[in-house]
Amino acid sequence: MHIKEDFPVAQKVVYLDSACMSLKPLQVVNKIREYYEEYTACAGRSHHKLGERVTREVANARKSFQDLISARKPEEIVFTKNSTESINLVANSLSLKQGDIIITSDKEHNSNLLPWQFLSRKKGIKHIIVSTEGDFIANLEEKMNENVKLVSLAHTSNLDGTTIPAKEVIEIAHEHGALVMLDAAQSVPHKEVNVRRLDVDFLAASGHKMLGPTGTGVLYGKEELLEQLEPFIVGGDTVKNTTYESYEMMPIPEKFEAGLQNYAGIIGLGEAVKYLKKIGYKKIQAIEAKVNKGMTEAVIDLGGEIIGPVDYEKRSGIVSFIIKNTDVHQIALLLNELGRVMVRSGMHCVHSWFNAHGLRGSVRASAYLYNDEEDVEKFAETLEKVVKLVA
Ligand code: ALA
Repeated sequence: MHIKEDFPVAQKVVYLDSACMSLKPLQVVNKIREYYEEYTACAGRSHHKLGERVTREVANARKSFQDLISARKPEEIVFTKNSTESINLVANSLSLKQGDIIITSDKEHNSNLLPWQFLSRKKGIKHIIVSTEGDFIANLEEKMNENVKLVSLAHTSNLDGTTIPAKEVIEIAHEHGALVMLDAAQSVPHKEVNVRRLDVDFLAASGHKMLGPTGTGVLYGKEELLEQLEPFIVGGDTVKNTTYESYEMMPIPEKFEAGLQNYAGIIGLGEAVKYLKKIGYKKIQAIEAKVNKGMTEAVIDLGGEIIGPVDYEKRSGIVSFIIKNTDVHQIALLLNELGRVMVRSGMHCVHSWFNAHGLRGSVRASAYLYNDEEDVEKFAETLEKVVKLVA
């Protein structure tokens, strides 16, 4: 099977920015087109054939996602815009009060930092940051106490590709009576995540990083926890009935999905999940490891410094690096100019970590299932040209 054939963009450029945005296979594009060409309508309210089809397709997408992460029930899958919205939903819906503690790590994306900084300012919650340097589990244990209400962590880091020992983290948090949320934006696209086996309480994922359309995401929550949460956006579709003075909320997940939804996107995301399952995580991980090995060797050969462990096997499909005395944006621009190699440069929305380390950013190449040996060669050969020019 030639995966690249399904991805028109991957045939035109060397696309190594999948940690930011994954490409979309033709199957997903066609599924979205089908919605617009054949059954553009609303889900869950219009009792005509088109409306019924949208309702069915949205339910299928929810079920597909449920199976992908091994959730108990489809109702535990809430559709959102992206991981950021999923995290904000939890932050704004959990009943937190002054003095409650939220723990994150020192390597969080802004999406898992700002919601807590806002809550510190607005509600007086305490936000504690645990260092990922040294023994993360020991660092975490040291900060745990009965006031910690939630431990919210990136499962796989978008900065360096490393993955936290989620199972251990969750066990420790639960022993102290705290809930755990995983920001799985960089893990669910690339590896098997089983929410039941992990016993995780909440999980946030983005559709656009897992072959799905932009503006799609998911919040997984255990049924009993979602039931307790108050929605933070309300309106059409979240209620069964209203009077001028009162309302009767819908059950989960509808109570969180206010207003007309991104049906084309949700249905496209369902198709993306189907595609991921067809290829399988085992194969995806093997491809990424091979590509990352080649990219890592190229970076090291050219004197680059890798952020995170040198061992590519510990960094998923990501190699984030710096070349001394060069500007990260200049490297990215030249990789594009000289070889149509697309990488991301800068702080990757983890400004806090770069600022704390006195760094101005990194160059980040991130692989996915459509990358191959040819891409690695082009990356290595173009990086060599760039280094000769700028270093
Ligand atoms: N989280 C995205 C990235 O790392 C935006 O590029």
